[in-house]
Amino acid sequence: GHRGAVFWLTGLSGSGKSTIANGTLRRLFDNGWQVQMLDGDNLRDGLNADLGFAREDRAENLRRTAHVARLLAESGVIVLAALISPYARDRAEARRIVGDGFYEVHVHADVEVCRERDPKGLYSLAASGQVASFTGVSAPYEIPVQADLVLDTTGAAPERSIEALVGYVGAKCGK
Ligand code: GGZ
Repeated sequence: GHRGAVFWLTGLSGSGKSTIANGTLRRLFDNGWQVQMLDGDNLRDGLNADLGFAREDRAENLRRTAHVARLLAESGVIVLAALISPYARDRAEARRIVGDGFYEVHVHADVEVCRERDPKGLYSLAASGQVASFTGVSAPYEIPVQADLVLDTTGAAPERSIEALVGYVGAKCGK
């Protein structure tokens, strides 16, 4: 069977993290792999429901998620974590918590492109001051400098990024 590992997708809201993680999950699942997605947005409904978007809340959000990812990976599961993860220090801490088998995947699209997509209307709300500390608008996104893989979604259909990530996971964990 395949090895467990954590593929940690970082990128702006609207960059394509959830779409790519979902598509990759489906592809791997159909091939009989054990896969689990940890989506920041969804985890905030339960495990991380007490957390907001202040600096230290985001650190705690990543810390908890990294520990869950580690437990899953130790059980042989391929984990696809999709969280904005805007701070380099928090990403490095997630890498440290997980240990071997952690891969940082930068899902890249410029903030202008994400603002244009605005799938949930959050950029529009943030622009009018209705969402505080919104990443890329009124809170920072520190560009990854130690990403293991970069997926540029700017002009590409999601299928192309999914294809690339499926190939990457296969190369790292392949049976
Ligand atoms: C960033 C926010 C905010 C603020 C709500 N800043 O694209 P989405 O909508 O569906 O997913 C985003 C999600 C971000 O949660 P994460 O856990 O991934 O963030 S972090 O890693 O920074 O802890 C976004 C929505 O929540 N959202 N308010 N102020 N994103």
